[in-house]
Amino acid sequence: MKNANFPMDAEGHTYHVGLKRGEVCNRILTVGDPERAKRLAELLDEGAPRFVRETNRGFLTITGRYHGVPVSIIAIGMGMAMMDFMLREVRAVVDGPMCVVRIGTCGSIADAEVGDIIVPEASAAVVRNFDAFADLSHAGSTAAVPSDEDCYTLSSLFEGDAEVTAALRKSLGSRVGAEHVVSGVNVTADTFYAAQGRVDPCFVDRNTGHIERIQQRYPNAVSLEMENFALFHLARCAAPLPTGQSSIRAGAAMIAVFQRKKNESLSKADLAVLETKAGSAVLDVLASSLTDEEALLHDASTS
Ligand code: R1P
Repeated sequence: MKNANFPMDAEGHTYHVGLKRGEVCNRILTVGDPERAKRLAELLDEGAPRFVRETNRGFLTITGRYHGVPVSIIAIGMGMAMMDFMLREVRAVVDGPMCVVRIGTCGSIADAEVGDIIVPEASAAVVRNFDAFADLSHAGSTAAVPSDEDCYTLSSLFEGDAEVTAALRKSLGSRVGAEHVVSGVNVTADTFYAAQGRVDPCFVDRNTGHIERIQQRYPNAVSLEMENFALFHLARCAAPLPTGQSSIRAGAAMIAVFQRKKNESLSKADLAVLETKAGSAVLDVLASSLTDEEALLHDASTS
């Protein structure tokens, strides 16, 4: 490791995701759960060359082909930091335009039922405001006591790629029925519990009315999860290609495993079936002409 700014080993493998040029391609299906990645890898072409790398930092990459088109499936674990590691380290070793789609799970906070698939057009971030918890007693303090509204920071919206999003909705609709594909705004929280409005008597979280506040700020908010914002945000911030065109197109499909209003959840068996259906639909989009290098370049230049 020579470069402390962007560490790589002597062969050019990135520090955490463990990939060097040629081991990962520019069409990426990313998931949280490594078992989901392995299940989706069963959809890849049998007999085609396959590369597999699992790292001690919790990343699993499977590169193969889908209908002859090179695709990488990457499991990243949970949280925005893991999405950041994956996107930056993959971007460093892949040339040209990339298309990255996440298949995740989420909680529905609006009308989507468990088992519906949410394809968000945009994502916001909700992050705990640590300073608001600095002095919990406020005894003897002359500073104003933070209100519950001050305890979480709600970002502006970052959009996914409109064409990829439209293609995902169509492709998913053909697999699970258009009535089970839901549009709207996704909200990415920095934690599963407090920042998603779950009440935990063991900690001070100041999150009563949290989901209502989220819905007030984003009237189209439909889901809560933990990674999608990092994908949409970093895709927007990715350095342009030498041609000046945008270099990462991003989209997401999230299976609702919790219905927060009804307090319902999806069974693991039903989730596994939906993961495979969603996987086929997303791989169809990733392998379509929409993601051909020339199409990516052309579309980016006209968007
Ligand atoms: C929490 O249980 C995890 O599930 C959701 C959340 O975003 C978080 O990562 O997504 P995945 O199923 O893709 O991990």
